[in-house]
Amino acid sequence: MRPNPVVENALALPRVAKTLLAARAFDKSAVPPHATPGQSQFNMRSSMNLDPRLGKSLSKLSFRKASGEAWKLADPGSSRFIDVTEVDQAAAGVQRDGFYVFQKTVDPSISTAIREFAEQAPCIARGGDGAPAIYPRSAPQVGRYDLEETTGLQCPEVQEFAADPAMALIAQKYLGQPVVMDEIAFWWTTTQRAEDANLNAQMFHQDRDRLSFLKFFIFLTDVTPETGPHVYLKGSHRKIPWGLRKDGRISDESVRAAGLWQNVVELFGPAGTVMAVDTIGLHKGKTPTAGDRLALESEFSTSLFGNDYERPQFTPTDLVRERFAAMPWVLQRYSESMTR
Ligand SMILES: O=C(O)CCC(=O)C(=O)O
Repeated sequence: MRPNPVVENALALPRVAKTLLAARAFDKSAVPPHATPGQSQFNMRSSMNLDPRLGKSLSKLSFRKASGEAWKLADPGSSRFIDVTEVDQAAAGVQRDGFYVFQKTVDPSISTAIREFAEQAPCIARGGDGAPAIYPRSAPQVGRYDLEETTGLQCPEVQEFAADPAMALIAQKYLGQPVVMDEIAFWWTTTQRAEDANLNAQMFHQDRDRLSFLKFFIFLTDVTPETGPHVYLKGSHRKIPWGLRKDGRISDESVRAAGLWQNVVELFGPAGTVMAVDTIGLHKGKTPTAGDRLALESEFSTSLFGNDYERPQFTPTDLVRERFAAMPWVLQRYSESMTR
């Protein structure tokens, strides 16, 4: 049944007010709470039905505690992932389209090191029995294999990606607030079990884990239209028709029926391609048909309010220790690991 905008608005408004109060209380806490109550998470996700830009407005009204220190970053010119001359262009590109594909691709030695690491690290088969095992690259059984953040952080180049100051700068510029690196995701997608598209985020959806955030993806295998591009509905970070606004999966047919298919863009490129994507807009992975894809993603958000977050334990490289010293607010989830 198509959502009725009047009913949806009426239901969402009290949840907006509750979200604002809960987000402010979270922000005022002396140290960031370890988790956000489930009801507040529900209210936040539900209120985001109203408009894809709502979260950013609520964030600006709620998260004010971060001081001048929180804006401090390590030298963005030291990034090996982003050419610092592309920073403003990237922030403007995301503002306009909801995504930006960087012209610079990463040195192959970096993408190869991360891929070789992922080929021998334990990962979890989605829809499998949950036991971590090395990715069976020659004979995958399911459509998606996820590496945990703690596992990924055993790779120095993944740590470097997670602590990238140029990405943090772009997120600050785009979101207009200080940011925290709040999540690393790292996963293989395969040609198997296309029927699990819902489970594997291969149907359109909005990310609603936080109020205001920006994601960076790097492809670590060559990605073509047949090997799992990232798919984005251009402009949907600003505007989504009522019929497509919900906290769940949306079919290609619904996007076509809304007359928006001409705005659907497939993002792909050689290993080492980096993209900034505001995944409050409608997006999905495309199920590969001709080979697997390895992607690594980091998210910068304006607060840890929202989805449960991790404080992974790992042994930082000297570079990441230096970056933590320069931008402790951004890398605050890693503070406990810095004393190891
Ligand atoms: O695989 C992709 O390109 C997108 C994945 C995604 O949207 C998700 O994990 O939520």
